[in-house]
Amino acid sequence: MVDIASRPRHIPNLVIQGEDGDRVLEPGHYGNGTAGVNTNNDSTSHVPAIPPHPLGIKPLGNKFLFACSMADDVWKTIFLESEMGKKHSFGWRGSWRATVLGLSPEQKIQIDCSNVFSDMLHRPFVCSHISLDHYAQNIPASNEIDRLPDLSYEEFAAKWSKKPFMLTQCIQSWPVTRSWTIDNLLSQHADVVFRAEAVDWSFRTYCQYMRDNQDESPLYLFDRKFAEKMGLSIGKEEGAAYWKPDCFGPDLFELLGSERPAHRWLIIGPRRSGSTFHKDPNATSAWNAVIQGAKYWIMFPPSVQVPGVYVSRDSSEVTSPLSIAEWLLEFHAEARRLPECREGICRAGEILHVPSGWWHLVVNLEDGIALTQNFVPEAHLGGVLSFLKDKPDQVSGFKADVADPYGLFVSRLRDQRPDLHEEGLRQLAEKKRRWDAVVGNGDVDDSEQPQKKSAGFTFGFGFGDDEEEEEEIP
Ligand SMILES: O=C(O)CCC(=O)C(=O)O
Ligand SMILES: [Fe+2]
Repeated sequence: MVDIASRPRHIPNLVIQGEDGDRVLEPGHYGNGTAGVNTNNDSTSHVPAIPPHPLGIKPLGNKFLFACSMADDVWKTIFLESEMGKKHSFGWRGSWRATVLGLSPEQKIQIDCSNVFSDMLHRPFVCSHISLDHYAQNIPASNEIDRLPDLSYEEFAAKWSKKPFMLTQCIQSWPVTRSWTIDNLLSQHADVVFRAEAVDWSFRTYCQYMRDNQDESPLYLFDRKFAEKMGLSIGKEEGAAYWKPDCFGPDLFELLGSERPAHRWLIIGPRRSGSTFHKDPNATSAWNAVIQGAKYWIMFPPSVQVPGVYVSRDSSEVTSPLSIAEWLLEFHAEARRLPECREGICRAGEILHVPSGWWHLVVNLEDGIALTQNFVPEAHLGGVLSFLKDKPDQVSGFKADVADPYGLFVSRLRDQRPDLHEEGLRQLAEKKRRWDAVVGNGDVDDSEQPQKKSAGFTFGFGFGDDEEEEEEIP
């Protein structure tokens, strides 16, 4: 910012030759039409005179720099690096610039920049204003994520553990389904400080931001310590706010007790917020329950190359250098045509299953609240063991003092579930055997297997999980 603002002072006058004498464009007026063009014969100028452009084109100047200096993303960075960026509570003023400068709504600069042409500056504006609802409409029937009233664990284990689905009658008995709205949470927890990506803000401040921002990718409240912060109990005990649905069965990471990685989050965000394409961490599965609002989901099985999502050769990095809006704008139509594509809208009171390794992008169609939990069902035990064993550098969410997550998990299985210990190692050996059969030797080279590292999570999957499930997809 400071550089941009001070730069014109160091730019020499630009002298353009003319029949009636040279015209000097002062740097403070470049790009300002004819205003600021002086007639001048001063040969002491720093740059040699150049002829006028045959099309009469003038160089860009302060208007472009001015327009750049108004880009709110620049002010977001300034905010985050400022003293204010460390505060939990402050007055949000509708934009990062207004907040940093303490501007009131009347203090608007009126400078006509209609002669500035810039995709760099216009594109974020497009992305923060196009309707995203449109992408959630007209879902092809064959892409629709299955919707069921509820499931038993037996049905889940037999048929559904490797497929996405939504349950419409599963979380109605949760107290939070009836009692939580953003307004209610605000009246009860205004001073609770939640994590929203790079910031820790009081819920009061976050709500001000959520209700009045123009960000292309609005900050998303994603807090894993919400239960402690809000004084909630979770589980089937008296007074609990909610509990995990029975249908997903035993969660094998519960064997890790207090050493299990972060696994549940409160998610709150405005319309247009959401999650860019990723896989969930440590090859876990997840459920995501909408308490208020509605979420559009677009999902792909583990081995699909998702348009616009680039996986590094060693599979440790995923690049999708796009906001949700930009991905939808550029790639949604192509992605929707892939036969493996699954889409759906999960509404308040419904819950969605994300199978291990599935790619997903999620966008909030309304301001909303959700609860999510990651888990390890028996069907994905081999995938999780393989991830922990073969990709230790990509394992995430464990406390720093857990030096060997794979060893820890195997020993807990051996001690507490010897039947599953045997079954897990069998699944692991089977994966290796299948991989060896594909690559034609004993060397396991999983360099083509995608992983995801994003927003603090590392995502990945074990080879082979998806083979049967892809055959099952109609
Ligand atoms: O609600 C969302 O934005 C989706 C979050 C997500 O990806 C997850 O819970 O795994
Ligand atoms: Fe996820």
